[in-house]
Amino acid sequence: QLRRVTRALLSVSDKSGLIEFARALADQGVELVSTGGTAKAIAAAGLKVRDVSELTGFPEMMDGRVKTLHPKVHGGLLAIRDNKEHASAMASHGIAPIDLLVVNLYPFEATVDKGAGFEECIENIDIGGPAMIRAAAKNHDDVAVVVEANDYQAVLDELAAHKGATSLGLRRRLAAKAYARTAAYDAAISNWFAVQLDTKAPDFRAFGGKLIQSLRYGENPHQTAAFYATPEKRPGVATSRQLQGKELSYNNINDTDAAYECVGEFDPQRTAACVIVKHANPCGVAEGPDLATAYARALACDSTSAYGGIIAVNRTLDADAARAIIGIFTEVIIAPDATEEAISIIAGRRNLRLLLAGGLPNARATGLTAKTVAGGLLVQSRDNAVIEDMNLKVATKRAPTDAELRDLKFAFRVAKHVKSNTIIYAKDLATVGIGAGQMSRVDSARIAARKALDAAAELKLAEPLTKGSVVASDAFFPFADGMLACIEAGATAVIQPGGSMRDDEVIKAADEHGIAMVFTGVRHFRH
Ligand code: 93A
Repeated sequence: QLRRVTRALLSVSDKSGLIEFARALADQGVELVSTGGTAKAIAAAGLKVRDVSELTGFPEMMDGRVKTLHPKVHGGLLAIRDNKEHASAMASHGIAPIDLLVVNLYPFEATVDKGAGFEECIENIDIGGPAMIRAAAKNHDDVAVVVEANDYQAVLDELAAHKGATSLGLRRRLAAKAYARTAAYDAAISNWFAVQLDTKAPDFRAFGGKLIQSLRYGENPHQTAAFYATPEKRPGVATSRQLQGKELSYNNINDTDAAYECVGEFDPQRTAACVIVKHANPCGVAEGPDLATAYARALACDSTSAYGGIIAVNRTLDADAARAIIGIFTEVIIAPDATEEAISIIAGRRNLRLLLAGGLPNARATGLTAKTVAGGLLVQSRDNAVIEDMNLKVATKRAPTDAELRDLKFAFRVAKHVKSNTIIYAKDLATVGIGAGQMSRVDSARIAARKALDAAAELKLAEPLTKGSVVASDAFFPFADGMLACIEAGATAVIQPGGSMRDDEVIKAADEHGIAMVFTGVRHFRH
């Protein structure tokens, strides 16, 4: 799958590195063809170069708007070399193959950046360049395409290594890069237009997003918003089907996502599980033998917050669970699927939205998450670390009992989906106190314990459920104080990443209280 390069077409606005590259190509015996300015620069360096208008038989015209838009160029780029019909079309129309395309585009972005006016920006929209890039990239089986000077050396290295030929591997990588460039170029044009037209939000379709729906407003009524699907096809709120109820709001979608991603941590083959979310944080998570039980146990954690919440379950929603859920006011239920009976029970609550996602999120799935910052976009791979894959280490003298270890794993699984700083108390595979989003870990520990006290009062229990519970922390305890607050609330075992400068101090305090502590080596920050 090596392809010899006999003819190269070079058409570049940014001419840095051009002469050295052209000379090296000429040394390999490659015939050079170029557009006006590029040809001039190459010829001035004393190299032999043919003008593209000689190839097409047409002069560059209309201020350069039409220079390479011609079948002799596009035929030379697109013809499949070992296809008989393509070969005979080339022969009968005098089309010569072009094996290497070197293009960098009119500097549209730089023109906008320097504050140029409308007409100048429009004139800097390259048409012929992207057309050639896309043609060459499509035909990467036969043609190599270079869209930035950074790749000149890689091409020369291959030509030297393969007697003047390129490999399919390189051509594929270059093709992928080529489409990324034309996509980004069109996105820049689309965004510039949005600004010119004073459109409120840039059209995210320019980034490969597909509009799902325009939303009535954003996080607040004075903000505009829309919901887009990314090319990533993961089961979740974006892929779900809404069976009933009014349109989802921006916050509903955000909360539903938080709930469903969390419940995706629980393998439906192993257990039923339910997550209740308020303001993007779980306020109750529980496993159970069936969904109705899991829901009741999740609700017991913090029934006050659960009012008007979002509920996610990890199995087909059944009638018992549906009946339990309609017991209090709920905004949204999301499930992989639902039975006919469950659907008809939910239908009795016209305002309750029921979403069927057609599958459960895979906690181990790779993918990207993004967050905007002023003038930028922070992108990262999603947190797909799961407790089963972690190398757990007992740090204390006492090791956790089987029941404690089971609950520790459960608690750490939940901690991943709660905003930092996170402290989760759990008992018998249910959360009993959730502390979320505090600037101090000690506060999270205290708030979660306070909430457990409230829940105990609500449930008329003699003592808070944190007594004899286990506790998970999303990040290490920098000092012993946060952990001591958990112990004070009644926790007997702790799971945390470990790795603090003062781990020794924390371990010593745990040992003094007979606490079992496990280190995961993995942190679950979520901001
Ligand atoms: O105006 S264009 O869209 N029309 C064309 O047919 C065309 N072909 C190449 N711009 C076109 N180009 C662009 O010209 C290339 O993408 C490159 O950026 C530039 C190189 O022009 P020159 O060789 O005259 O400096």
